[in-house]
Amino acid sequence: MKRTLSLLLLSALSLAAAQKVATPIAIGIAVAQTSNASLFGQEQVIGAKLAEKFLNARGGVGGTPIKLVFQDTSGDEAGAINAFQNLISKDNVVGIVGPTLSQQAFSADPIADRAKVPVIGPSNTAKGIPQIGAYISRVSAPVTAIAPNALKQALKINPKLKKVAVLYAQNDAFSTSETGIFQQTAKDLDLNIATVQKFQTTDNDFTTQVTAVLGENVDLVIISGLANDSGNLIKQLRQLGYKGLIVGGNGLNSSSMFPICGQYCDGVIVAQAYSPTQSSAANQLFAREYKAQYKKDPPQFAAQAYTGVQVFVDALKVLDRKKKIADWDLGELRVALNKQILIGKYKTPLGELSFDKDGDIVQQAFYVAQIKMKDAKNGTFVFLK
Ligand code: ILE
Repeated sequence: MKRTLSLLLLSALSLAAAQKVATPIAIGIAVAQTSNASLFGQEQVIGAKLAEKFLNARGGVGGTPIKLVFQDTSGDEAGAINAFQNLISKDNVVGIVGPTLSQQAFSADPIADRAKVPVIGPSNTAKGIPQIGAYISRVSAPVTAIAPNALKQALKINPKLKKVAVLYAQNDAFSTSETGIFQQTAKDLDLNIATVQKFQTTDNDFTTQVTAVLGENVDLVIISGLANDSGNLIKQLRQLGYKGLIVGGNGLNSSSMFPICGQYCDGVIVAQAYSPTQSSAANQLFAREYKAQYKKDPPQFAAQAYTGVQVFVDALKVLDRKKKIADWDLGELRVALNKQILIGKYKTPLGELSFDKDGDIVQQAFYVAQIKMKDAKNGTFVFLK
């Protein structure tokens, strides 16, 4: 009896160990499709789906199509952990593009790392993300590479800038990371930080912070937060009379914020890791496809999510030439795929990219844009020189 049981157990184990890769090849997308973080997540879903359509139309992986499996992370850690667990153990994906927020990545990524499942972060920009583990990389350039560009641009617009106020969401890992870079850069540029104000990503009323900022007579306000909170903060700053420049961080880099701050979004300066005018053939194709479908330029979060899927497909293609993906053992493929991702070079809508030894993106060019509102709901990011 005992013997039969252990034999059964053994064969179950070896079955699990010998699990083949399913076709179409399943790639997990774990982004926020609900909650306030879906303001970013919606753009990521669009970008990922465009990649699936586009890359499958061009033969997928050596003739085998890919299939994206979506698991909604919602906006918190528990949601991201749950999505990752489902993708890893139930959907048997070869790897994961996700999650949306750095705050979620610090909780969910270690689970994939322990399971030896490659993760490509599509939008996590806090310091320390690729260092979570060997299986974690990202196509979203870190705050260290992005944030300083916005401040330099603000100084170009107004070289007389001297006194600044800094505000950040203290309950969000990305926002606290980004504000550190903003504050350091401000000091390096000889700006005088008159006040530092904290808020929560769940806040709606910013009277206290705005009053403190107005009391300092600053000529630049620097905000690190997510879309809903930052949108309301900008609106209240303007409504209560602030007239100077505003620099927003990566959490303000979505047109989903426009209906929240409305006309008050106008003029906000936001650094970009993607430009629709980037001249590579890969971007021309992506931007054309996106524009044909959505009648506007592709946003950064869509371009990065597209790039995440593309990196998986390009790396899979290399492995497929050695041995057809369907013949791989899933566990072995995940390990080999992670290695391949890290050594590859990719021609993407973000330009040509590769990864450093930690899995952080090595990207060539960055940009800065300024929001231009047409009316209370619609606007664009105008790229600056
Ligand atoms: N870049 C931020 C983060 O890493 C947000 C992502 C804005 C959508 O959390």
